[in-house]
Amino acid sequence: MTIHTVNTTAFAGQRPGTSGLRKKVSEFQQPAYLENFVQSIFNSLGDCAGQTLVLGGDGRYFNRHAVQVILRMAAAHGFARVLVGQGGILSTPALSCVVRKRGASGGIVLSASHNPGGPDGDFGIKYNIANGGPAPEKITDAIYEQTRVLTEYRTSDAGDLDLDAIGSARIEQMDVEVIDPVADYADLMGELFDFAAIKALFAGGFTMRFDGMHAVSGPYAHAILEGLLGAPAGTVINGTPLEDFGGHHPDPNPVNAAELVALMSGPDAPDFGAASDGDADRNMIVGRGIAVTPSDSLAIIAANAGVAPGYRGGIKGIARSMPTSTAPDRVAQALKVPCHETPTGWKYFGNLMDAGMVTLCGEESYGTGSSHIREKDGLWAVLFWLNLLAAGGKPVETLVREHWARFGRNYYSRHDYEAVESKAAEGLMAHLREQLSALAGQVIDGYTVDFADDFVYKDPVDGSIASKQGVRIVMTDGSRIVFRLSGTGTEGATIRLYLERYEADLAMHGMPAQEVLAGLAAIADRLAGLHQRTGRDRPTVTT
Ligand code: VG1
Ligand code: CO
Repeated sequence: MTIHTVNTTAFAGQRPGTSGLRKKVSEFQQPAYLENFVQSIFNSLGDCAGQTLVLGGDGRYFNRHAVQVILRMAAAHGFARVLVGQGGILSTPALSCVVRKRGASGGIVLSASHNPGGPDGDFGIKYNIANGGPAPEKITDAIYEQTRVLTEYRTSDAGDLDLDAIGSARIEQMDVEVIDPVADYADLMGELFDFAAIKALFAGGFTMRFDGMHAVSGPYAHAILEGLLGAPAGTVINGTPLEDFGGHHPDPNPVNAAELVALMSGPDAPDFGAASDGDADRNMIVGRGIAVTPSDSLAIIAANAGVAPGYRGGIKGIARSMPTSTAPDRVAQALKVPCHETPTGWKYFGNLMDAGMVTLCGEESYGTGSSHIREKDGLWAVLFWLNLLAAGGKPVETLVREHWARFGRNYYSRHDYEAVESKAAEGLMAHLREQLSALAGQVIDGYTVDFADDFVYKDPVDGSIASKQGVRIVMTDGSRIVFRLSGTGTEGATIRLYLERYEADLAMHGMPAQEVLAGLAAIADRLAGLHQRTGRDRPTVTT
């Protein structure tokens, strides 16, 4: 085994987005493309002597190859040890858990999360820091700077390791430990939730369907739900990770998990339904006849945090991404704890959790989590709901309706316009920004604009500033229109339009969301020139 220095040329466009670098597999397959990015990560870290790195991914196409490449490069960079999930598998939350539990200096997640996989799909790579969370912007900026000036990378000529057998091996001076990808994570879940109560719930005939979407949550759900908690076999469907996710879009929302939603509103609906995404950090919660919006789910979890043993001491605070509905804010107010509003992307929650300022975090994009790790956590949210259902004995729909009765209902929807021509999308955002200063005080279709701005976040812990994080138009009744461009797509631009309207009146809680939000959608269209600029007469995906 020898370490080699290989000359290379920088690639343009290796800037990490909302959650790491995501590109088409074909782009990653270019010679040195992956190596350049990995070397840029390592260069930005400096000397890694004595340090441990955790490595794993969601099992999509290119995952296995990338693991081998990164192992050889980590050895060449001088890491003391790499912990790699068996088969190259680690869900995003499990990786975060392992980094924290084993005192690693960081981790590399191989995933393009909810983006489709397979040879024609997407691949992604993300660096997580020692707290187990996504690297903050100052680190991703430093990595990007490295990608622009890189002239060489270092690697070992060692052969491929057997990733399928648990055990130890060595590359150069570096130890490689192939670990069970589920064990540490399952232990942590057992500490947070009342497994005995959930077990009793299943033993009493409670029925559930968990859709793993052929992504990485399958092994975790099988082991925890059907194994530790005794749910009957068949509770977990699509539970074997496939390199192309069975050709589906591993994005748990009512559109991509339509089958589950249909089952849940049919005559044979189980008591509870849930799904998770490519890398198992997202969750969708479905009751009989009701899909719970992620914003409501966060609010309901916060309002009931005390049912789970891990949260009996109360919560310190909540954080939600700016486009997420303000439903959690109302709960925070009732609990007399702060509610922080951050830009989109889990990386902005890390400092708040590290500083002990928040316990629960969430995003409208089916992401919920807590300070038990530093990533959003799909199965954690599902287990929280199971704990809640076990504690109260009430169906999901009743819990949601009772929550609305107490706090009011935040009607909410996200409209995505995918694969829009980049210039048109940027033009639309620029056009909106030009109008912002003149909007306050205007009355539009019965709504009065309270304020309009382009969201700027100042991190209360380190003072760092993130600007241009989404255009928001907030009405005096609290209704909101938010526009931003996606930072995870790989084709053209995706415009996300977020709509929210608060309704305190119980008698008005049973309306279809799209109907309630139609007025705001029409205003959004007019202000942004959405249809005219994109040539689209409707969103690609509505959640
Ligand atoms: C999307 C979501 C965002 C989420 C991000 C990563 O980003 O909107 O809330 O944090 O995906 O989630 P964007 O920039 O496309 O809107 V995941 O499950 O891909 O790690
Ligand atoms: Co994900």
